[in-house]
Amino acid sequence: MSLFLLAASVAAQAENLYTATASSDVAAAAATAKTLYPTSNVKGKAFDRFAVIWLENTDYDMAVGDPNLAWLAERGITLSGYHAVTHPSEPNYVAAIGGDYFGMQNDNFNQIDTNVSSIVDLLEDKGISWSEYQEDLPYTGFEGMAWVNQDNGANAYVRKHNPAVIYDDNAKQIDRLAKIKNISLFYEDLENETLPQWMFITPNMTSDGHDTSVTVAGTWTRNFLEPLLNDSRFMQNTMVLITFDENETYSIQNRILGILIGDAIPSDLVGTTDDNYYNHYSEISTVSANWDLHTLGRFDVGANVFQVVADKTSDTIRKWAGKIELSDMYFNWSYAGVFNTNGGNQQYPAPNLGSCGKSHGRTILPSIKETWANSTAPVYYDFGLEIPDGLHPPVGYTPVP
Ligand SMILES: *[C@@H]1O[C@H](CO)[C@@H](O)[C@H](O)[C@H]1NC(C)=O
Ligand SMILES: *[C@@H]1O[C@H](CO)[C@@H](O)[C@H](O)[C@H]1NC(C)=O
Ligand SMILES: *[C@@H]1O[C@H](CO)[C@@H](O)[C@H](O)[C@H]1NC(C)=O
Ligand SMILES: *[C@@H]1O[C@H](CO)[C@@H](O)[C@H](O)[C@H]1NC(C)=O
Ligand SMILES: *[C@@H]1O[C@H](CO)[C@@H](O)[C@H](O)[C@H]1NC(C)=O
Ligand SMILES: *[C@@H]1O[C@H](CO)[C@@H](O)[C@H](O)[C@H]1NC(C)=O
Ligand SMILES: *[C@@H]1O[C@H](CO)[C@@H](O)[C@H](O)[C@H]1NC(C)=O
Ligand SMILES: CC(=O)N[C@H]1CO[C@H](CO)[C@@H](O)[C@@H]1O
Repeated sequence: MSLFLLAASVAAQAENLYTATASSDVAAAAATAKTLYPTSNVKGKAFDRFAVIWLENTDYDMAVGDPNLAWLAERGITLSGYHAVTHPSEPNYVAAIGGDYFGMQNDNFNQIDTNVSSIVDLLEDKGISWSEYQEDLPYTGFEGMAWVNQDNGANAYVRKHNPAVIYDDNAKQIDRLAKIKNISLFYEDLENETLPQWMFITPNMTSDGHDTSVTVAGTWTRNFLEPLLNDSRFMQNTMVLITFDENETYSIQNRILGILIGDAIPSDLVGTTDDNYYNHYSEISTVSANWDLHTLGRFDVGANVFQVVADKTSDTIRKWAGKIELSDMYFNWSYAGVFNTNGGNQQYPAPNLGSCGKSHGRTILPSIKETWANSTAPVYYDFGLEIPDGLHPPVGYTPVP
């Protein structure tokens, strides 16, 4: 995006607090931005802390062959059936916390309406503390499109890799912005023993492999995690998920590597592979199952819970059994929706307010039910494991090429 377009799109969002990207504005906001250090201690069935680290754009085979990621995988569980939900980056991040990507097929300055909830609402409802740690975020709660390295102009922080800020339900609440922090505050929280129970960690555009390679991403991840593996301030029945936003090659199936590691992994599962079908919605369903959270009523409801967690909850792992074989699903193209800039149906689908007792007893978050109670919007979530893609869109959401 050109600087002119960037300035224009930022101006159009003037009602959001912290979107200005000029260095003087950033310095001024940084001086006053609020930061919170939430903690809690809600026991989970399989873990008491969950940390997710997202790396970028790497095909499964490349990732699994990286020596540092392989080193981490040996100490955890390899998820070999993990799939992204579409291309490019942003809709995958959006999906991982909100249960859908609402047709998004771009990396734009998107803002999801306040009446759409994310995992943040589910966590807060049960008193589970959370924070995001974004490497090189210029200050807590920054909402701008990007922040470059001030010495060399290289891409550092980008909004498209910061899922919480894309949901206005978070971005319009100062006490939620106050939990979207620079990764330097991860180390402060570690020192002070003020880490939250749910954390989403995004390395910068160098560290996550986006502008570099899986070698850099693997090195960064091992350097970050190796000291933490023996650190009792971090490892407190902790489960870490290392994954990627999407597979690099658009013409092949969008399969990515997932690794689960941490002291919450039972020792007999260390070094094993779990080949069940998972996708980014499993990141929500697994956390919901662990702490008995409510659901979002979207694709989170049907998503498989990671086996290691499902073993301790009442969740049943299902096999992909749709009319379309899993191997014929590429997940490489978005269906239509509000954020699809090619056109097509621009209506938000409503969450499914019905009972989802088929595979587990969790129910939709009451505030979501209330908000959408009278909605006449289409509902395309059937609580099955199978999810659509652009080639197999939900009814009424056929994409425009
Ligand atoms: C953000 O973190 C980076 C390291 O990731 C650090 O170099 C930088 O000084 C931090 N910036 C602020 C404003 O804390
Ligand atoms: C990203 O962070 C790493 C440290 O993890 C740092 O060495 C690098 O300079 C940062 N990249 C940019 C573009 O600022
Ligand atoms: C964390 O510890 C440092 C150093 O002891 C201190 O300066 C800082 O205020 C503490 N932060 C919080 C949130 O307590
Ligand atoms: C960390 O823990 C592992 C496994 O428990 C052990 O093999 C290793 O020696 C420990 N490393 C350090 C630096 O204590
Ligand atoms: C998705 O993959 C299929 C199968 O390789 C290919 O025919 C199609 O062109 C791809 N779509 C996009 C948008 O890359
Ligand atoms: C839905 O309809 C009921 C009954 O008419 C009304 O009491 C309620 O306020 C409506 N809810 C919303 C969110 O509009
Ligand atoms: C949610 O917000 C969107 C955008 O403002 C609106 O079109 C839709 O009707 C709202 N839905 C409900 C149920 O409030
Ligand atoms: C190049 C590469 O490794 N791509 C992988 C992306 O995912 C597909 C489907 O699982 C793999 O077959 C490819 O090897």
